[in-house]
Amino acid sequence: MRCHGQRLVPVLLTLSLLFLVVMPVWAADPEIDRLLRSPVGKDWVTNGGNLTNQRYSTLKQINTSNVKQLKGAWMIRLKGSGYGGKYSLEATPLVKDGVMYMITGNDDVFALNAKTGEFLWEYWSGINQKINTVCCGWDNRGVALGEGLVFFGQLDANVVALDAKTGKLVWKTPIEQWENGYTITSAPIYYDGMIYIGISGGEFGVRGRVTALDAKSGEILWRAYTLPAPGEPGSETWPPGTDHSMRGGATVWNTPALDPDLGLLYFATGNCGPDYDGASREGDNLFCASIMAVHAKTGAYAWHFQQVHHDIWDYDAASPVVLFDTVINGQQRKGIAEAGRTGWVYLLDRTDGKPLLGIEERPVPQEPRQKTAKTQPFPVGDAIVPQCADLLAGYDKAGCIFEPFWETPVLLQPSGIGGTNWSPVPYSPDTGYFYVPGTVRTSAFTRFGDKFKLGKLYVGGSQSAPIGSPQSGTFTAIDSKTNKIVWQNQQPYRTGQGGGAVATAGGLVFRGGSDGNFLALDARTGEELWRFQTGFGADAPPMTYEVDGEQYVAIATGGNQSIGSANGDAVWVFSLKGQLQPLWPPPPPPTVAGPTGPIAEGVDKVEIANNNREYGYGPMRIRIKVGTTVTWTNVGDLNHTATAMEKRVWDTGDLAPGGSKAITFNEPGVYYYLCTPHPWMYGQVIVEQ
Ligand SMILES: [Cu+2]
Repeated sequence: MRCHGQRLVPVLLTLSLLFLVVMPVWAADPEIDRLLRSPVGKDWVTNGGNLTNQRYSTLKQINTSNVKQLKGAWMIRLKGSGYGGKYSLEATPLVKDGVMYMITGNDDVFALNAKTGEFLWEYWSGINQKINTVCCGWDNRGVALGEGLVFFGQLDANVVALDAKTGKLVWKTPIEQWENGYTITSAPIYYDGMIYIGISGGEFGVRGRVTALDAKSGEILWRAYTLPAPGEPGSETWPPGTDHSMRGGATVWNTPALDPDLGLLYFATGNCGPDYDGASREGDNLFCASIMAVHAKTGAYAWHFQQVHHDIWDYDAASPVVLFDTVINGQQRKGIAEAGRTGWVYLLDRTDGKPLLGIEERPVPQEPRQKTAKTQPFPVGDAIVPQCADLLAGYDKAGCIFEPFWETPVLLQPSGIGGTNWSPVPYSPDTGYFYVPGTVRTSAFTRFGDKFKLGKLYVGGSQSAPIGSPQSGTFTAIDSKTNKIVWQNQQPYRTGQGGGAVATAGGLVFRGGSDGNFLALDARTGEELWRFQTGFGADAPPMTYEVDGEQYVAIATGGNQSIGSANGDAVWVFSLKGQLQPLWPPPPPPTVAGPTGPIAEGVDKVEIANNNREYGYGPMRIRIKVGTTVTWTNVGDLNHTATAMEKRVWDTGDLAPGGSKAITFNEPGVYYYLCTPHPWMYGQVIVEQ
């Protein structure tokens, strides 16, 4: 060897210096990575603010003492994108270096000057309008930024990257095919050269997963399946010798969180399929309705915690997980939280998935035909909504959470839509509180069974709110140290599928309302300090940012078709120097379940999705004579049904766009009906002698 000791030392020194210098450059986008790891300041570069999904901003120019002066700085309409009956506006705008990036329910993306609202570029997705495997409204919850690109998923199950400067398409990768029941509604996250994104479709017999892609090329790096193949860990919780787990749902509707120190990626999973029929899937059905951790670089399983065993209520985990650090019994702990549809917030240790404060397995009522789980997890602390339903006229049975059902309808609270649905939950390190939106609603659950057909609805039953039953909401501060309610604001409208919020170092929580109002609350007391009417359903999560020394608060207001709030295509931005006044209030969302409006006399034709109201019947209520044949025609873009409520004594079956079905009414009576895939669509037929 000619290499002497004396020469080796400088070589090593040079190498190590090189290493130090080169190391940060190895990260594909060190600036974004730094912002993603840091408390949120002037930029908001990912859906949940940073990798924790805390939706907490350190900005405090707008605070409890001056928030009353807040007015509109600018408002723009997104050129009609996502403006129509089938859409919901659910995205959080992102802001970096004075540019705002916003996506609509049609997967169209807009770059705006964050100071003025001026359009910088627009990307029109041209997405196939015939996609008929969208479960619950056309929506997109947001984009991600990194390496000079804008990343997002589309309803046709493609992941797309655009040039952040021009909006030009850079790459597009199909994750799956919408024809097979797969869609994407959640926002991805970017970190360290990789994109992580979930997939939706739990109502179509799909296999849930999170997919990691190379940010530069769009190449798929790994898939972390949320349902085990036969023989894999977790497959023992499915019936042996079957492949039921391959279509068991467990989809990922929410944006993952990531802990770079632990190297773990976290997300929550959706319901089991078929949703309301547990007969064919005996066992706990991992990893449905669970919080999961996988290794961020490989997708390998790390741990899981199942919130609901053998779910038959659609009690899935749809709200994004939130990472937080806390002290419990004098010990520093790394926490993770998720607000479930059950009405509870689940608090775990994110290193191992074990409960932080205690979650007790308790025996629950049984229904052998549904193969119900013997016990269910009951977290220590308070639920944010009632968990027992009152008996109503016309029903035989009402129960509390986890009450089973078979083919006779059983009334339950929470309903299968929540509790907390897709809405994100902010966490403030100042107060130690989570701010949790909730829906108060009774559902009648029924099982009827389904045969699996690729790309077709596969739910096996239904849940519908009884006609005339009240529905409302809550907005609650939950103390992370006790999981108990600190304060709670009652809402006149369902809040768990909207009402997303942002918490700030100014001592404020901003949140939207389905009646169009945008509110600022005192983060400690819940006291309302300011409100502003935006003119459209304010159901998307707000965010805050700073440009040229001025703090702004932004929210997209375009309504939510699941709640029935007013549709629109607006982005509102507020500041202390703002000049814009409120708009006229839109029609408020319904506060009782059921069809409303005038009764059409002697009408024997009903259109489904008429007048561009994808989730509606027209006329909604008709009066006919005995012996009349009524024809339902689907004029919308999605498959719908008209199905007699609960007993299903008559049913048009699945009607594709353009499809018709005639039904003759030979018995007098008052018939309520709904659309099986969209049980918030109601109609009424009154049959008289
Ligand atoms: Cu429908």
